[in-house]
Amino acid sequence: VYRLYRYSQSANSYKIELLFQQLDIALTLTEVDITKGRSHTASFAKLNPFELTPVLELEKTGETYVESNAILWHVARGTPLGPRSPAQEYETLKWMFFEQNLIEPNIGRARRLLHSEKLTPAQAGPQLVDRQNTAVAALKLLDRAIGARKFLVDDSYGIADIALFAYTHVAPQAGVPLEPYANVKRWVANVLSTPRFRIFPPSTEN
Ligand SMILES: N[C@@H](CCC(=O)N[C@@H](CS)C(=O)NCC(=O)O)C(=O)O
Repeated sequence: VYRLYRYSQSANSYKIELLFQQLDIALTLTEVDITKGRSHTASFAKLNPFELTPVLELEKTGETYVESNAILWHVARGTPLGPRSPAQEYETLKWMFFEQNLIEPNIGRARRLLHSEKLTPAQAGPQLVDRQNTAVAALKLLDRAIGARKFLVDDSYGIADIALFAYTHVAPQAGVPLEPYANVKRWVANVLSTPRFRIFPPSTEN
């Protein structure tokens, strides 16, 4: 019923795969090799005018959903992993905007240079250092904001955790160790032990 156009190395795509896995909903995967520019074709632009992965497609109607956190929100609605009150909706959106603003662009970009494009730090140059420095600043804020929480919203695991976890837990692949952030590390361990959790990068295409 659902098809995900994803890039397998993308933690934005992983968010959606993890949600479907944990909700036990079947998902068909179509790989889009963004390193070869495959999201910038006329046919892909019909799926997502922003020319980015991930895209979730409802196969029956051909409707598409884009922006990873908006997809999480849409799919999790009414499930145990979605917010259950206006207060929880606000809290969930707060964490998701923080993720898109400070975590994803910095860890994501630095990780892409080192991990996906396999550049050395010298080849990646000042843009890498810039992103790493901003990622470190964001992780300090995140560590303080998480504090003693078990999970981000009312200590109950949900899509805010999935959104933040995706890029945060791969910070070391961006050359940003998580050791200094004890609260982040404890929360990462909590996410790892949730039911039906699946590690990144997940399974093969089908
Ligand atoms: N805010 C978007 C970001 C999506 C995004 O940046 N996708 C990257 C992969 S992580 C992509 O498809 N890039 C295409 C390209 O670089 O050509 C989301 O959360 O879905």
